[in-house]
Amino acid sequence: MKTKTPGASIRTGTGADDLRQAFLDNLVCALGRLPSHATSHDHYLALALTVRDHVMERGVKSFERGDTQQIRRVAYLSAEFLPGPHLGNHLLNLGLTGTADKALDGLGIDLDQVLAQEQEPGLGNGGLGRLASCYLDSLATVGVQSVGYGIRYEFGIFDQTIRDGWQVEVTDKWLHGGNPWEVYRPGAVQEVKFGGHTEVVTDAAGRSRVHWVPAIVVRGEAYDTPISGFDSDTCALMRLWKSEAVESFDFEAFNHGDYDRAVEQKVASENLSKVLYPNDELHRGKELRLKQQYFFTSCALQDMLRIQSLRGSPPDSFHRNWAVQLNDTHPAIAVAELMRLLVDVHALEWDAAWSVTRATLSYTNHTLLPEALERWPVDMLGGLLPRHLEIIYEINAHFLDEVRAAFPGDDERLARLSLIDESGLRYVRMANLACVGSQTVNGVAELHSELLRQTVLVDFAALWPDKFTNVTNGVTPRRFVALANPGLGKLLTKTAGKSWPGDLDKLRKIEPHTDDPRFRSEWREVKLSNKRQLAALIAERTGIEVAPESLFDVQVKRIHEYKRQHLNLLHVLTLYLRLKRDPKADIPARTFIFGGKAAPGYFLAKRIIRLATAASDLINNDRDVAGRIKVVFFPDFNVRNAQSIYPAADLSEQVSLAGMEASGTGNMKMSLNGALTIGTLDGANVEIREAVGAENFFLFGLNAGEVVALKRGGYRPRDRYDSDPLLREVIDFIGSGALGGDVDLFQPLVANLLDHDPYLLLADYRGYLNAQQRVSELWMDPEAWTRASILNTARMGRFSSDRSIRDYCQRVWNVNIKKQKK
Ligand code: Z16
Repeated sequence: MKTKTPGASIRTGTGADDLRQAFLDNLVCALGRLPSHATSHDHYLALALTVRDHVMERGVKSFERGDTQQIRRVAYLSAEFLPGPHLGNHLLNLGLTGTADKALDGLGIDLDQVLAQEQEPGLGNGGLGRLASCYLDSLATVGVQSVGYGIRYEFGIFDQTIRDGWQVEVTDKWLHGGNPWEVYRPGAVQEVKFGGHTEVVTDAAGRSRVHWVPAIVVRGEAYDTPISGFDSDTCALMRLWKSEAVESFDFEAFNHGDYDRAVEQKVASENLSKVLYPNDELHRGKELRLKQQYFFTSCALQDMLRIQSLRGSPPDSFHRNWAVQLNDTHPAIAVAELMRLLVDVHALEWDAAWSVTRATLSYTNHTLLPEALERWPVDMLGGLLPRHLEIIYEINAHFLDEVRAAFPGDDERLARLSLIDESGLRYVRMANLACVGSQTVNGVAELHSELLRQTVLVDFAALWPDKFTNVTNGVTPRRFVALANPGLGKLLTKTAGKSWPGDLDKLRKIEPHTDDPRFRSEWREVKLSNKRQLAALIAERTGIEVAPESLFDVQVKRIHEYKRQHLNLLHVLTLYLRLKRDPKADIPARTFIFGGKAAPGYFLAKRIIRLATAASDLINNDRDVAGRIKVVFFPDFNVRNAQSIYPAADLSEQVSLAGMEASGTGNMKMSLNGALTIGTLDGANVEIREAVGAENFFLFGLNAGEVVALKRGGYRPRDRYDSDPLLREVIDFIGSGALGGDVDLFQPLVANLLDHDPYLLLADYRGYLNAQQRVSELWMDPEAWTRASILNTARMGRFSSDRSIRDYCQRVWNVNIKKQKK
């Protein structure tokens, strides 16, 4: 018998003819479609299967290498991933875009139309989930062995539609057309227990062990999605868990005639991975959420132990095989679960297990917002995970002994550090658990890491200063430049060579061209063409016509008071009122573009969307300001839409109150695409400004220290309103009913600002207006603006997620990078 060796497979030839043949084979053999009857969606599935073969082949080989060389793998535990559409990204990474285009062209099929068919997996809320996906992309690119573990939500983040100016949530159906990227792994199934009680038993060796007798057992099924790297022979694996009923359990109830209970049990089990919670920075304490967290964390750790034992490696060297990163506290129960698995299941002594646990886990914090910090009522956690509560108590007892030794007699410190909040109803503090159980704790930007050490985790920093470090976030330049902005990509390649997507510091090479008028005009041409494309998309999605030559002023991100989309709107409406008063005012034409989802239960965030749509309706239909300003609320901001919006931005709005945005990553994506930033000294803005140069960044607002001082001194927003006529005019305007709708539609927003203003909009209003004035002035000097735009891109190399991953490898994971890019 003659067979091709893997790697020389007929399915993975790289010529246009090979690709076309494989595509047709998949259409007919895998999908059962006649080419003459196939739809665009069939074409998409067939091409996806074709490309998946190429990715799988690399993935299998890189995993095999990891096993034979016993390499320490990175496990990135995250309740959220936001990969975006896969197909175009894989083609880019494999260097097959042109070939695929040619292969399909030969059949009269348009690649772009095929790419448009893919439903993106919206398995995350925003920055945290997208960061996880950028990191898998970079892990694969720099050649680190990795698995991203998470939940295969059947329903991801809702689709946002706008009806009568309000956000209306529509159920996400990402799996409805079938998902060609995932592979079900029957061999990796896990069981996860819930409830019941614990017993002390004596094992065969005469040793006392705790045995957990659960009330319920749920099955975790693994679905693998390979994540390719750019120009790399390594693949990352995204392994997502789907919950299913354990069959035997169904039958037991069924056989006893308790059919209803049997079905109930099945439904409850399947519900675990049904739906993503749509709150980005709000802990609501729902039991189902805790179940989800434990479910995927337990599946992940059991899976790692299984792989470990397949390698023939004993459980006490778990930390040598795995570096486990906790993406926020969502998987923090891992601390107790790994202890349980090592002590109860694998019979390690407590101290040995604790050393292994602490050498394995590391924790990334993503927010300082107190309402986002997770804590679970002791009764809820103990009811669901009785053994884990015992383990948490024991960890706490050891830990508090250590604290007493370091700080004798300091009971208040003890109470603050304790894993249990006992100030009222008792809670388990997940951030404390994560800190105690981790090797390293990091924030996501310099300022954020510093504030972490000074505020939320100050007592931990005093106890273990060396545990703390910073890893500034990064973004993948493959998806967010090469794929999203091919025009810019071409110009960068022509000017800086072709290696920039895998070595972003190469962008520096364009800096000498800043003063070349020809280069500047090419640069402007690229941006204008991106703006034309976005204008067409805006017209299609909203019916609004915008001028591509106007300044595109963009704020796209989750809607949140601390992000201050309403400060942006105060500026929009101030400009509008000024134009009404003074039609000849020398204000350059601007298009304000907003986008972002509000958590369905977040009342004020939904009012902020309503304010944006009201401003849009009023301004776009007022002939007095025609050709001057326009306002767009772009519905359903997601990864795909982001890829159309970022490349068209002239101005990036990063206006959060200083000290509130942990990092931000949209700020990086826009600056990398040549937008100038108007922003506060918050999150990664601080580092972006340092990198691109203060003269190429519009800074305004209080800094984090001034925010604390102002609040402490008794901030009175109404005084600002009383003393500033412009501010008074715009607030009164919003409250007057002139924006249409019910007269008191915006009363809650106005009252919130005048009486509380927790995010100090009124304090930063003047500074913001002044910075916007500087924006307008620079915009009127196109050569100077272009120069600043080029310098933004040229100097953003450090914000590649490849750099972040290298930092993690050095400072956190202690993993060697196989492939050093030249
Ligand atoms: C999230 O997206 C973030 C923090 C958080 O606690 C929960 C969610 Cl869903 C964001 C931060 O707000 C943002 O500043 C940061 O850039 C991002 O996480 C990634 O670190």
